[in-house]
Amino acid sequence: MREELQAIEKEALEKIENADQFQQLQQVQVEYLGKKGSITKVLRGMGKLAPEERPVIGELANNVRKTIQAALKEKKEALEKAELEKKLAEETIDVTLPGRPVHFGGNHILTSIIEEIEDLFIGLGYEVREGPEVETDYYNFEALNLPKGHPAREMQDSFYITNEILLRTHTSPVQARTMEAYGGDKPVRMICPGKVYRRDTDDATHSHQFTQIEGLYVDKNVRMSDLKGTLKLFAEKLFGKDRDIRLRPSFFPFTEPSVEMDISCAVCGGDGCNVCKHTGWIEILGAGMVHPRVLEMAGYDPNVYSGFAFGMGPDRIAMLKYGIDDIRRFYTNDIRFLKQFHEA
Ligand code: 2U9
Repeated sequence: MREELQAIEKEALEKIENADQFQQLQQVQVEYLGKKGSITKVLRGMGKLAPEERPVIGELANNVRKTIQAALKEKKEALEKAELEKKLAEETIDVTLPGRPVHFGGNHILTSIIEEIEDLFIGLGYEVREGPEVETDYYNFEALNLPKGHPAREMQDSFYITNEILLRTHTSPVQARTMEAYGGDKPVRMICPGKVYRRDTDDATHSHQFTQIEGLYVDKNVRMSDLKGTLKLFAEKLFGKDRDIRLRPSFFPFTEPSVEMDISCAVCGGDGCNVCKHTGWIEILGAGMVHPRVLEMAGYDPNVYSGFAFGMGPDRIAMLKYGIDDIRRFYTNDIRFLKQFHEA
């Protein structure tokens, strides 16, 4: 019996040593230490032993049992430790790896240009105002000295909704509405950006929808020199200090006198290139002194008040500044085009 118990111990310890699964340890537990295990089976023969041998074999059997239990516990702990280490190794996070890039949106290039222009004029004490894109014939034309039948209206072929309602062709109606709201006895300093609509053919330089910014300054004793100084400041802010400007006589029904402002070409510095069509100058905007009829219709006495106004197309400015070849790119929402202008 002694030899059997020693053989059991040796065999059990070998199995435990070679085990690499918890299930195998469970197997040894049942096979050797269980109620029907090997040790129990051997001890069934205790009755055949001489009385003085029984306690000795009983103690030996207990020691074998303890040895196997200790070995099982140790191996189980070793397997648990190995499993934990394997899990930790698999789940190790390299904190030095770069994060997943977070894709941010950004302003539309026209929004950026509009905000840049707004910043300049807000700094000069102007307010930014917006107004309805669906306008009445009166505010879009009549109030701007463009009565029904006036040939200039054809220049701005429009999208009429009814005989009296149309999509605005410029942001000027917002200016007329504001002067009217100011009641004819307060100065006006305003900038109004927004979408405008014309029935132009859709081509690289015309889009039925485009964007405009207009400015209006009405007060007492406003002169052409105030207009020129303001436009010079604008040109420098947007196109750089070393830009020259020139004002050419022009005509708009809502301003008299009217001018068009050119800036010296930033690409060739005025020597002539294909950007400035070899003139050295690039037309940027139109402007003029507010026509007395327009002041009057808006409730301002032209003998007391005078003012200047200007209008420009941020689309055109963006195309000049960034060499964009087709105005429709601003409105077709191709993110590959638009994201080039997102601030980094
Ligand atoms: C009021 C009085 C006067 C706004 C003006 C222009 C000259 C002008 C064009 C430039 C390019 C429109 O985007 S564009 O096609 N605009 O040249 N606009 S003066 O004059 C006003 C506006 C409102 C009450």
